[in-house]
Amino acid sequence: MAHTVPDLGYAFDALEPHIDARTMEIHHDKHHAAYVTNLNAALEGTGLEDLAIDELIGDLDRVPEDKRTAVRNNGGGHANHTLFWELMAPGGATEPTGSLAAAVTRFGGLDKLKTEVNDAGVKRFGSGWSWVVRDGSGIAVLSTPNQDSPVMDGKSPVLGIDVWEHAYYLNYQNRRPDYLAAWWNVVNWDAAGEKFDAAG
Ligand code: MN3
Repeated sequence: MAHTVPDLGYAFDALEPHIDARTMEIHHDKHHAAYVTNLNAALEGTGLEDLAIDELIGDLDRVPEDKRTAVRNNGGGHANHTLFWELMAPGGATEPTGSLAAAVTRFGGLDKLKTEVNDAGVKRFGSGWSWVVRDGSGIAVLSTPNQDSPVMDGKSPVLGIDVWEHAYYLNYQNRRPDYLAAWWNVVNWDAAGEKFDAAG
């Protein structure tokens, strides 16, 4: 079955004032849709059309060489944005709970985690993502360029923040640090906790 853009699960304006409705609409309906269209086109005739997205990007070596860059960029884009929509929600919990909360405590606390994630996002030159991944029994922070996913490296994402300019430019222009700081107001800690548990 061809890959499809998932529904947001909330209105475009649900994350205002932190993320504006126009940015959400363009990001979901145009940017994510383009990754899906291009991914499906690249997969056509490869026999890999029915693989789950994480299975596909977790082993790019099996993708024919002439399609590999397109599948990496657009498959990563599809996987990353699908996660991103799930990891945001209006009016969610303000801090992690359960086993993720324990992992955050072992990491050094929520403020330290936010600082490291924001720092990784600010330092990512050009376009990319800042991540929290499950690492053994704990968590780790890293960033990736372009649409690369931790899944390509055998790692399990718990949280991911899009730091491409298209994610924040209308509201924040060049102020990526302000966008990152505001992003924590819309984080869906319940979804992050589920991803942490599922990766264990
Ligand atoms: Mn994006």
